[in-house]
Amino acid sequence: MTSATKKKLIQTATNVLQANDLGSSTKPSPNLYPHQWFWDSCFIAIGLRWLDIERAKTELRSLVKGQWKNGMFPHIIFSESDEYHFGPKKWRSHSYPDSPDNIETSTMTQPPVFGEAIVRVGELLSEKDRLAWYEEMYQPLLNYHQWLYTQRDPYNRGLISLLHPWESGLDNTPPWMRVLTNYTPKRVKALELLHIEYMLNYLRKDTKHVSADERPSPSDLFTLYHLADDLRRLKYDVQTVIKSRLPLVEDVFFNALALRSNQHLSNIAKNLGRTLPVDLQRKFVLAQHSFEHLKDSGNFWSRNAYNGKLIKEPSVGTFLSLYAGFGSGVDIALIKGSPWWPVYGVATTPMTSAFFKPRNYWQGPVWLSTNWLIIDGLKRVQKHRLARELQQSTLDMVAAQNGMFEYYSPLDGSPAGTPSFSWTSALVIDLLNSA
Ligand code: 9WN
Repeated sequence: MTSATKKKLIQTATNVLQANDLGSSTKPSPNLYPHQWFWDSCFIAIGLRWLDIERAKTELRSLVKGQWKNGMFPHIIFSESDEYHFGPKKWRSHSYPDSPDNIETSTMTQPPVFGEAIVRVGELLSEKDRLAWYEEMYQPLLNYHQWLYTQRDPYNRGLISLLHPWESGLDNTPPWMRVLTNYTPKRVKALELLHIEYMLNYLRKDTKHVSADERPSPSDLFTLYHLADDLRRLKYDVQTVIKSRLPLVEDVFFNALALRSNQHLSNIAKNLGRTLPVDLQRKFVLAQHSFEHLKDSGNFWSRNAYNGKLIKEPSVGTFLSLYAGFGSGVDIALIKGSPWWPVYGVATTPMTSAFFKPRNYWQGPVWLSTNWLIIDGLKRVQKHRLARELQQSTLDMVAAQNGMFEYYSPLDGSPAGTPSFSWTSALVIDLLNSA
């Protein structure tokens, strides 16, 4: 890549981050996502650290402002905008005693990338400033892990259970869609039988900004809405969810991120000369051990928390085991070449899957977030050549288009989803600076 191309990429990415700046946080995109999202802001801070380290800290501090009293980081912190397709009225966060005062949030969480972001920002600080930064972020990070392992590990297995696919960050990912097959609301099923489920598209707000065939299908989206409404009635309480037998998934993607975040929290504690609570330390050991149980025939899979059965529906989550530090178990050779890397990799769903759609959200497209995590994972397990190759191909894919898109087709790199997407911008900046 020429230095002129690099310069242009950095400039475009910087412009997007500036345009999406909400003051003390950054929205993921101009219209489709006009609020603050938890894991988006973590990736955004990882990019912003190269442009303005104070701004990167502010991004993470604003997440702490929205953190719940019980330690949960909500997946959305709402701004003033009323644009979003599942806005504050759908959540009613103020009716939960643990929600923050005077801030409207969602009432579920999202992938735990916060520890990673703290460490990445810390890397660019002097030792003294890094320790002060760690000191400031230690308690929020610790509280989050306490919440994860006390509230979301109901069977005490060291594996976090998710209640909704939005928590996984990969909304319509095939393993979750398979779990939800029997959960589709009756009225949606009726429309499906009559082959007129497309009519639901008239009721949705998200397709005002992005073409419907690049977003979750109408049936899938209304199933997600239905589940969120049911969970609200159960107050998002895991024990009540278990009694009602609503879906409960030990999500491989989320748990891989949690494992790495456990390592970050432990290191931060060590740097500060602190000792983590003994119960949490035990959970971390158990988590490391239990993750192995998600492994079978060259892949890692999500698991149904009720019956312990692996959900054998391929998804990019399998490669996150590398990011969690598991060099063995997943077949690394799988990454290269179709079905995961036809022209651009890594597809979020392989071409061989019945779910595969090259330009549809998490059912095929290449995303910068997942590629960034896999590149990091490959380096962790000493596969430096493949890591460099993926890094280069990711940057080439973005550079071939004008702008910073939400996701890209693995077949030809054509852009899809919303333009001016913040984490694509932030992670391009990070990949270029850490090349
Ligand atoms: C629901 C903001 C978020 C990302 C998710 C992505 C998408 C929201 C939506 O956008 O989800 O949280 O409305 O579809 O799937 O990963 O954090 O960019």
